[in-house]
Parts: sequence; C-alpha cells; structure tokens
Amino acid sequence: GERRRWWKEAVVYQIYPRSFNDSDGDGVGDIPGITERVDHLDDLGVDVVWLNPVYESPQADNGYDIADYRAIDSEYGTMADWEDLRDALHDRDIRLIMDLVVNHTSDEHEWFRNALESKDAEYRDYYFWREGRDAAEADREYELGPADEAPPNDWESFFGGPAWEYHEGTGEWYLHLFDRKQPDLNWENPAVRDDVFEMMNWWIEKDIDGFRMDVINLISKPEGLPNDELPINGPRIHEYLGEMRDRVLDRGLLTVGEMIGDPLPLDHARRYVSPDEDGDGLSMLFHFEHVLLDQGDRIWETSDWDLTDLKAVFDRWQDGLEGEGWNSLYLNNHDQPRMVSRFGDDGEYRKESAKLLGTLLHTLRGTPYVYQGEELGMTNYPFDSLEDFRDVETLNPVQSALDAGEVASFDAVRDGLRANSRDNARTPMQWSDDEHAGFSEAEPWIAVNPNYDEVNAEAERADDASVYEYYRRLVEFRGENDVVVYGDYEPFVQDHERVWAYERTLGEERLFVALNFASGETTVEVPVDADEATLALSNYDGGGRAVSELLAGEFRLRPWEARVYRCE
Ligand code: TEU
Repeated sequence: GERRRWWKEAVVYQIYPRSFNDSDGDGVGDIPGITERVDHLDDLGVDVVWLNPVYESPQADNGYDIADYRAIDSEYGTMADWEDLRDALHDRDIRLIMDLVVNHTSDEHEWFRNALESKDAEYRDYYFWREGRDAAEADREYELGPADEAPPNDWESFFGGPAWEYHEGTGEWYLHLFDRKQPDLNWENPAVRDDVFEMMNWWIEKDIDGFRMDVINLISKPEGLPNDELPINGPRIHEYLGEMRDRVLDRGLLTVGEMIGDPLPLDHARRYVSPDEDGDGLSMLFHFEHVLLDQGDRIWETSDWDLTDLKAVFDRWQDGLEGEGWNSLYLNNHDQPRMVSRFGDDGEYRKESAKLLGTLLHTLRGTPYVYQGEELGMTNYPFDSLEDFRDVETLNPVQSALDAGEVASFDAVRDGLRANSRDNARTPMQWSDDEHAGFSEAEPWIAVNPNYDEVNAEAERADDASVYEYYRRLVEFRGENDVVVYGDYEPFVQDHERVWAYERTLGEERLFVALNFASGETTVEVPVDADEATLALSNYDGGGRAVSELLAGEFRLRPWEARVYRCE
C-alpha cells in the first residue's frame, strides 16, 4: 500500500497576500491581515497554508520578482509580522509553506545590480549574458537593442515579446523568460546553487514546513541556448534537484514543484516526485494540462473542450503516478480564472457547481489545494476595459497587440480576457457585505467583484447550505476517511460527456462518486454492484435518494449534482 505521509493527508489552502485582507487601510492585503483571519482557516479545517511571495520586491509581477529573499516587503509588513503569522498558524496545527522563486530574481536584486556594473563584475555570471546576433541573421525585425543587432536567440517570454533585454552599459543582452524585470538565474554557476540552498536552509531554520517551487522545471537551460529547444525539463534539471534534495530537503517537508509543459512528460514527472532514493525528492508537482485545455495561443484566445478531455487528463495522472509518486489536485490558483466560472456554471447553478468541483478535488487521489475564495464559490470578474486589469501577463501582450494594430480595440478581446485573465483570481477576498467586501477600509488595489453582497464569508458561515459549509464538511470527510486519501481510483463511463463517476477502494472500504457536469438532468448507467450503499455526501438538500435507484443500473442526477456513496 501507499506509504503514509502527513502531506498526503493534508488539505492545503493558498493565500495570495495582496488580495486576502488589508489590516492597515492602504488598499493592499498584508501579513497582519492574514493573522487576523486565521480562524477562518482553522474553522474550515485546512492543514497547510501556502503563502504566495511576501519577500521584498518592486512588485512588477506581484512579488514573483524578488529583490531580497530574506526580507519581507514593507507593503506586507515586517519579519516580526511574518513570525506572528507563522506562530498563529502553528498554534492551530496549521503548517506553513513558502513560495520559492529561484528561476529568476528581480532586476533590483543586489546580485543583478552588481551584474550590471561590468562584464567581469562579481555577480555577472549569476545571470545569462550573451552578445546579440547580427540583425541580418534573424528572420524578423526587433524593436529592442541596437539597430544592427537581434537578441541572442528567438525565445519568447511567457509574458509576450522576446525573452531578452539589451543592456547599454555593457553592450550585452540578458535572458528573462518572464518580465524584463525578472532576469533568469544561471544555475550552471555553482555559486548560484550555493546561495539558493543556503537561503532555503535559512527559511527552514525559521521553522517553515515546506516550499512551493515556482516554475522549477525551467532552471536548467539547454546548452548553447539553441532556438529549436525550449528551456523546459532541461539537461541538468534532475542533477540540480538532486543536489537540492541532498543539501536541503531531506527533512519531511512538503515540497510542490510547479512544472511548465504541455504535456509534461510522465518520465520526467515520475522522477520529480519519485519517493525512491534516486528520485528528486519532491512531494508532488503542479502540472498545467487541465488548465490549458480551454486556452488558445494568445491570452485572449480560447479553445473548445468537453468533459471527456478533462477526465482524460486527470485519469492519465491518477494512473500515471500510481505507486510512483503523489498527485496534487487543483482547479484554480492565483494564475487561473475562477474554477466555478470555468469548469462549472457561475449563473443559476453557482453553488451546486462550486460544491461539485469541491467534491471532485476532495475525493480524487492526491492532495487538494484550495485557493482563497474558492470555498465561497467566488467567480470571475466582469472586466470592462483595459484599465480594470493590473496583471503584466494580461497588460503586456494586449497592449503590444493594440499598438501593432493586431487587435482593433479592447472590445475584440473583452470576452477572451474575461475568461482567461489571471486578475480573475486576484480580486479581493469577499469577507462580508460591508464596503469593499470587508477586505479594506480603503479603495482596494484591484476592484472587488460586484457580487460580494451575496458571495461573502460572513453570509456563508451563517448559512448551512452555503458553499463554505459544504467545503468544511468535505475537509472533515477527507480527514476522517483513509479511503479518500489512500484508496485506489477507478473511473467509470470515461466517454460520458456529462458525468464523471469513479470509485475509491481501500481494503474493505469503498466509495462511489458520481458528478453531473451539466445544467440539466442526466441519466447514466454505472456498473455499481454493491448490495448496500449509503449516501455520505451530497450537494443537494435532502439529496438521499433511495438506494435502489443506485442499484437499478440507471442512475439519475440533477443539474450539477454530486453524490458520494459509501458501499459495503
Ligand atoms: O507561473 C508560471 C507561469 O508560467 C505562468 O505564467 C502561467 O503559465 C500563467 O500565468 C498561466 O496563465 C509562476 C507564478 O505562479 C506566476 O504568478 C508568476 O508570474 C510566474 O511563475 C513567474 O514567476
């Protein structure tokens, strides 16, 4: 059987500090604001908090551009505030994992400032510096750098535009796979690895419980930085992670690596999370395959998907890591639109579908990650102009496309951005129906979703039929039933376009889960041959239908109905 580990049994709650709770009335969330709300987490029953970056940063990418790994950004508070938060969480048996962003730093980090000084500055080699190509060699024109030069290669930044920036002072270009204010660290330099590992150990000494590792499978770049290879799962990636495992990680931490790639090859994935000695030692990883299903090439483009695609991705991973490693389970985070608007129905069946998606997350095999506001059924934001957005990943490419005339006007991209923008996830947490949703006394840095009068924590905590109350029961149910954590997963009716049905088994214990991903009634035949079944969870009031119905072969589900049966 599967080895017991505390992080397999845990439910993780993700906090985006900028948007969680503002304690000092500047419109920006902060660390004391989180501490004020730890009871919300304790009542929900979650076991771990993952805190998005709170380090000193010019905030070009909301903290994913770090200027000092060992200091807290003054916008968010002080190190003493952080220690108070850690203690408040630990007092309630909630562990704390920190975001580790070491593919790149901020261009305002002292290493990069030093690197800018000259070609042989002490920290020059902490980053990737290259000479430009002759402009004639490139197959397109660039607006960056000297007229007779093109960037060293054709790589594109994940945020649009070339992945290189020209530096006049030294006449060379530096690599940035994200914003130009996020220069990539050169992991080939052993001094970089020493410094990163020392910094990680410094945080572990501060009694944290693990790391979420930002785009960690980008840290090894293909040799010579060739045009036709991408810097994903590069040649030395397992060597670097193995070194990290040996020098930092063997202490029972929760480590979750964010892994770019579509698809992410299973052989790499297995090695990242293999519990064997030659595995990289990560507890689990985040892949992107399910959240890329509906994406087009550009941020405002979407593509069609149906439930069978979504099930196929999850089935592949449930199966692919079986006995080889552990899955993470997420449907949204700070980079993704709200799950209920995307995979559910955020209109008539908002509550039912939010609960159904929660049921899925809490009954598959893996560790669930709940993103702040998900437990309230928070939805996407009705963006209406470019001024409503704050995110570089939205603003940069849209602005360049507008400038280039590739996109005629905001109207042409409105629907796509409403569906896709990361800012959907970043609107303030909805605490109450007070002004600014109880998030802040001041005008928040990004607008509050207008539905806060109905969708908010205070109202939901007072309502037994709320999404919040259902989530509380889900977390509790998972905590009380080993079969949910350690049981085998077996899907049924994989070709069904509306129903996701599966069973989980562990020894004699058996659960049967049926989820109707549709805003209408659906019937389905499921091969459940149990003699007896009792309803354990349902997202409909009085959802307990006669057991005979389950056994009749044809199974009827109401719109977005979710049912979990215990079979004996
Ligand atoms: O995100 C990784 C990443 O590639 C994102 O650009 C993601 O693909 C995209 O947002 C989906 O729309 C991580 C962090 O989670 C993100 O917030 C950072 O901006 C990024 O790395 C750079 O550090």
